[in-house]
Amino acid sequence: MASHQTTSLGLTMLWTRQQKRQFDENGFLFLPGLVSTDEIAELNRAVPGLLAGDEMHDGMHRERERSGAIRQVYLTHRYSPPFQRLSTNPKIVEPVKQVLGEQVYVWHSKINVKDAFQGTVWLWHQDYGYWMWDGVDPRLVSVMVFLDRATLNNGCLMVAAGSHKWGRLEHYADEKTTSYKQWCVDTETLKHRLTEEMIQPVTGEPGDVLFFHCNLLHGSGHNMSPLPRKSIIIAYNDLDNRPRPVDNPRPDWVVARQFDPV
Ligand SMILES: O=C(O)CCC(=O)C(=O)O
Repeated sequence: MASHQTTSLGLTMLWTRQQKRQFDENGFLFLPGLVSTDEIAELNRAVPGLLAGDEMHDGMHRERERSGAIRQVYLTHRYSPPFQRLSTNPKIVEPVKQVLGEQVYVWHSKINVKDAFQGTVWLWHQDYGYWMWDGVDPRLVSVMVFLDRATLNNGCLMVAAGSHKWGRLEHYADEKTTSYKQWCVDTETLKHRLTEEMIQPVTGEPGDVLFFHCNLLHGSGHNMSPLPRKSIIIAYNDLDNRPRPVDNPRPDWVVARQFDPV
């Protein structure tokens, strides 16, 4: 099998064997500049309208910080044409298929806003820590596309390299730290497992992209800076891993019931 595939624009879509090895080893792969400046500009032009929208009318789901600032906007990949195009962009989808299999669909998507001075912490967690309860196996990949510059000051994502190899850790629901119920790993487990050397801050520029495994431990700090730190995370699931029936199924904005392959 060829390790590269080239588009008509001459862009390499598929990962090399070395990149795939890095993903398997670390649980993530960071690709600077994967999404072009023009594509990012188009996405960012749509953002103010998405933040100001109203789910009674536009179908998207919004979460707010305690301050009232928007924390997240879910489902833009369904309702906003530039974000819809991003979710089906071969530069993103082809590598995801390399990891998961031939047919994948969007599990969910969310713009994480991390507004200047107001965007709050994401406690250490694995996404599969709670997705497990949605009736799926750990065969999902998330793709974080930077819409703004991400720095140490504005609360860039932090990942624990190699932590996906631990498998799923126990999670508990934290309802105190932020306005948002966060499933996260308790401090005793973190003290036992997580070393300083494993923690890698993922700083970068608009258009940079991070692919990560659903068992990768990650989190981020408060935005202490005048710069917003917007990004979109699109999570993909293997079509063969559609959710089995569970008690108390979560809503469609977080566990999609639309299974259109991308
Ligand atoms: O945006 C971030 O810093 C982290 C977000 C996150 O972990 C999540 O949405 O599950």
